[in-house]
Amino acid sequence: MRVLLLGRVMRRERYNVVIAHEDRTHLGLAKKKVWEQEKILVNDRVWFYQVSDTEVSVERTAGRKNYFLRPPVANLDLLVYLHSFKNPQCDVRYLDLTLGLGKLQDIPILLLFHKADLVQKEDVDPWVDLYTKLGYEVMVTSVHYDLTVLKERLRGKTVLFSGPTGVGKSSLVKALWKEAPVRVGDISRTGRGKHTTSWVELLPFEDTYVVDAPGFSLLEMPPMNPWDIQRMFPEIEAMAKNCFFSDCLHLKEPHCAVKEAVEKGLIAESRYNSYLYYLKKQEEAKKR
Ligand SMILES: Nc1nc2c(ncn2[C@@H]2O[C@H](COP(=O)(O)OP(=O)(O)OP(=O)(O)O)[C@@H](O)[C@H]2O)c(=O)[nH]1
Ligand SMILES: [Mg+2]
Ligand SMILES: [Zn+2]
Repeated sequence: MRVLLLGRVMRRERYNVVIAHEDRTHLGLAKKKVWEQEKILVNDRVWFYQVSDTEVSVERTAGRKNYFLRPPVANLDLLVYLHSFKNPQCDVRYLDLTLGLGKLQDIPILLLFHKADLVQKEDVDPWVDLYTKLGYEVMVTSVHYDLTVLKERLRGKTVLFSGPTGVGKSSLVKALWKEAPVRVGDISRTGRGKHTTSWVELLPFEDTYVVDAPGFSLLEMPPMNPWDIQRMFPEIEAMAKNCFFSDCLHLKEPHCAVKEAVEKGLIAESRYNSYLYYLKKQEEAKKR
């Protein structure tokens, strides 16, 4: 009789996965059908049975609380997004996209205004204010600051670090877990080519699992419709209820409560601009 066991996907590379079960790891082989239909993702819980001493066969995935296909990871407890204002000056639109995708996937997000040692407090404060008022959890960080509070926040969680290249993801992981043999994202500089980025894995650092996904420093926008885009911006979604047209996209329609709110400064212009940017991008993607 085959005994099905429930394991956790620790690593994925092409058609192989490494499954952790109790204190052991096994090389997991999955049928093509399981790969194609269910897309086995890192940190998936999967049902498997033992084939030999070291190999197991993955039969199917268990339910997911959230997932991304790029990078291929499931069941995140927290998504940490890093944004810096200098070296590099990051594009706030990536930040807004990540917050939006986190909302659509129901993943808690911790927003770090990072490399804070390089900028004046007065320049960061308005951004902290904006995103805090929108309901996001924000920390102002630097590898040169004390990281105890951040480290405590990550304890016991499976976490993905995301943010533009050069923002300091790898350095932060090294600073948080000094003894860790970190490679997190180290090779992402070699480009986003398919051949260099074929594996993703979970690295255990003390009580925290960090997703190492070289080549996936930023989340990609999946296919979406205009209403998904609106849902990524909670303040726009809320204000849209007051627009004259129930299907208002807040572009050129008359009596648009969203545009009025932007003019009055009730909705930040940067957020409205991000909304417009992704609305347009979504339209262009559909044409292709
Ligand atoms: N001043 C300052 N520099 C930092 C900080 N964190 C990282 N750096 C520097 O920023 C540069 C980029 O850091 P990385 O950790 O490689 O950035 P990354 O996000 O991993 O970049 P990719 O792997 O390309 O996506 C390095 O030269 C770091 O020394 C910080 O808090 N303050
Ligand atoms: Mg890196
Ligand atoms: Zn409107």
